[in-house]
Amino acid sequence: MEIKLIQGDITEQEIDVIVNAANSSLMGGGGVDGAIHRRGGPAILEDCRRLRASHYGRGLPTGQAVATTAGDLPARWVVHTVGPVFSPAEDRSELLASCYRESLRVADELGASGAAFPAVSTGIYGWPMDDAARIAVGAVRATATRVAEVRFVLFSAHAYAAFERALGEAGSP
Ligand code: AR6
Repeated sequence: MEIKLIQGDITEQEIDVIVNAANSSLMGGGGVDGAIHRRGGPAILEDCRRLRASHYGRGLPTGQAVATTAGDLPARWVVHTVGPVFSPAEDRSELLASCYRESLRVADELGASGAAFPAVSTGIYGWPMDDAARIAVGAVRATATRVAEVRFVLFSAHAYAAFERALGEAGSP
């Protein structure tokens, strides 16, 4: 698997799967979730509503992932995952790693050749960037998948630098 870093807007990525840092309601929100629904149009929310009704009446649990159409985005699917809210009192890193593993599992099931990830949980959910980057890179590297390209799409130079450091620390595949 090839891991690429991009500084930019994930909604502009041409790739099979765009991963969304959603919340368990799947009904949209701020941050990257808001941007994906805005750019992707109402078809994404329609799919999310159907999923709520059919499978996730209580919401999508933290650490899990589910796919919808990508609507008007230049992708084939959006995979929605729910990151944990950062807690200084409790180690929730396993849940954050699970977001990456489960999103890749869903992408694999779809037959996706590439998946673009934002830095899940590092915005509204408050996860410190360097730690989140290490968890993200570690989880992706440890996942067996046919997805050939994983692209981390980082909004800020600060986030990009953190992922660059994490990739360096993780060494070669
Ligand atoms: N492209 C790439 N990265 C982005 C973009 C974008 N267009 N917009 C923001 N980011 P956040 P969370 C970065 O808050 O912390 C929502 O309301 C951002 O700078 O989007 O997992 C959901 O509905 C940050 O580094 O997600 C949930 O309620 C990273 O994406 C809650 O926020 C994630 O920030 C989820 O919080």
